[in-house]
Amino acid sequence: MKKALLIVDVQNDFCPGGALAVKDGDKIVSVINGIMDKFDLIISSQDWHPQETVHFEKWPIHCVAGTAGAEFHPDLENNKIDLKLLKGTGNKDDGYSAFEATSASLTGFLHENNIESLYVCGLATDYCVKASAIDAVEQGFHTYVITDAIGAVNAQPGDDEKAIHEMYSKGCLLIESEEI
Ligand code: VGL
Ligand code: ZN
Repeated sequence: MKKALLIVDVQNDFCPGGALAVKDGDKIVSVINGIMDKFDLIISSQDWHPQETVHFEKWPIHCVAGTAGAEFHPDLENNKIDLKLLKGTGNKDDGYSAFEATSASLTGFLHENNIESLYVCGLATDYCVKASAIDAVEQGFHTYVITDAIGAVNAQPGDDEKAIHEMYSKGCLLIESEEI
């Protein structure tokens, strides 16, 4: 069974020092680098917002297209990524899910490459990882969430646990990087 890795939003603004930092968000980078060779294909998403968007009524300004905050964490081995998706590019939508990417169709790419299983990692557990993983289940993929390669915004304490429970209850399987 062919499998792909989806790396969600491992961008400077979601890492310590960034505009919407996830606690220890940078700690997952080495875990992700260490599993890349186990997959047939690697796909990334990047939050890629215009300067003005309704999204910034809910969130501090982050990941504005073309800025340093929107770049990948510098240690991520992004040369190994086969497809780089941009999302949240409109000024009227949040674009939380990688399946809402505007630059290419993730579903189309996975089908063209006969991918049946999608492994999801990245930032943030309680928003874009969750939305992407649940969409993957709904699109018919065997979907795994790599629990030691994700990190949460945790606007409310416990949001990470709630998100993991929600993903599991919608059909996502939970796996640790060592088990892949
Ligand atoms: C995200 C909040 C706002 C994410 C993006 O990548 O999870 N969270 N924009
Ligand atoms: Zn965003």
